Amino acid sequence: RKSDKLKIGITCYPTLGGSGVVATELGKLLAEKGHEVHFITHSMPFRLGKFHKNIFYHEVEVSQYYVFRYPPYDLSLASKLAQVAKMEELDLLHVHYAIPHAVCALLAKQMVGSKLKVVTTLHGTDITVLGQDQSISDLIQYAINESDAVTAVSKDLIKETRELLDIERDIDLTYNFVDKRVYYPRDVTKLRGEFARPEEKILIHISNFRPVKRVQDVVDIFANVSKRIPSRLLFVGEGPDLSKMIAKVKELGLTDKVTFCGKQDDVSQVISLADVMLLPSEKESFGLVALEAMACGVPTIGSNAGGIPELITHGETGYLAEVGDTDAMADHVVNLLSNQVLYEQVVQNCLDRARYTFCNDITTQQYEEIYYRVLGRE
Ligand code: U5P
Repeated sequence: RKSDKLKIGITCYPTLGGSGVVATELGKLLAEKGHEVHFITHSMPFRLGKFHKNIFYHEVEVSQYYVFRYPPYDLSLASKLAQVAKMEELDLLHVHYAIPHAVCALLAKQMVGSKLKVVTTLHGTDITVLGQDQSISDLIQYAINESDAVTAVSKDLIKETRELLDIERDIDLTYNFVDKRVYYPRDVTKLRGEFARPEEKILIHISNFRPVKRVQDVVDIFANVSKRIPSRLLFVGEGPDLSKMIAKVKELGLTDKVTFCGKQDDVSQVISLADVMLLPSEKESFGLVALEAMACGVPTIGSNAGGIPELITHGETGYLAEVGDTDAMADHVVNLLSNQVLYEQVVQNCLDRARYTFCNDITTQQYEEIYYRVLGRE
């Protein structure tokens, strides 16, 4: 019965980092495979893109009634999930993030009936941050235990979920992925000339500039590298630590060598400009930008934290050092960029690994198998 086409509701934070991107891309791929996909979110997912006959979007509107001290988004979402599930006869809801999405989906399931299945994907912060908060950890635990299937984006996140929340149930490992039709080495010869001279190497960092990304380390690594080889640094994205970084770059006299590109949409194009990606995060449940870089043939130098070592094999597809060890990371960058034969080998390893291990076809099929399993249609 595997040829059965499904009706799937997807809820995610549509504009939030890796989880929003992966949820949206997954929905698009499922629609391409003939499933009917209903996005149920508070705003349009930012990479939804072109019209597709199998993709529907339902906007969650929050009631602004004066007695509500806080507008009840969670209740509006639960109610919308139930409405759409009934109206469209959905087979299942696939929600990204336990809080609040899995809780809302479980409420919708109670309203609609147990035929509606709930698949929850854990992306990280709900576990690593909220899981430590006693006031809410019981609710997260409940959401995880009551979902019909739970998946997480790295082994490290599965381990952490088990430890922090005392979870015993099965959790499927579903690594994040990139669409190989979008993420591949782009020809950027012309554009490159606008950012760097031919002899200069380009380092790149892409993030939401939150403290967990340790952007100050990116600047320290670059300060070290730029003393040893001609190089430039590109920063993509924006967030709370951006202004501090602009000040730090100025203080170190690096302003001429650093470009702040702001938020960018066509990330694969920008990544292709770079020779290496820097990702020295304190913690990363997966590290989607490192995979995006890998698929574009750009090796990552980063920290040995969270799920990063599952993605980047030290010495093969990049180099890792302990969190905060910016000297070691700078040494790795210099070694790699000074040895053309090694560099080309690492780039090739990156392309192979992204293509064969973290490819859209594999992940989409993995999620489909989980859907069929919870629906008892194996
Ligand atoms: N991203 C953008 N534009 C930006 C900054 C980030 O599209 O200006 C995307 C990255 O390409 C990646 C996600 O897909 O946001 C961040 O992933 P993560 O750091 O949450 O894993």
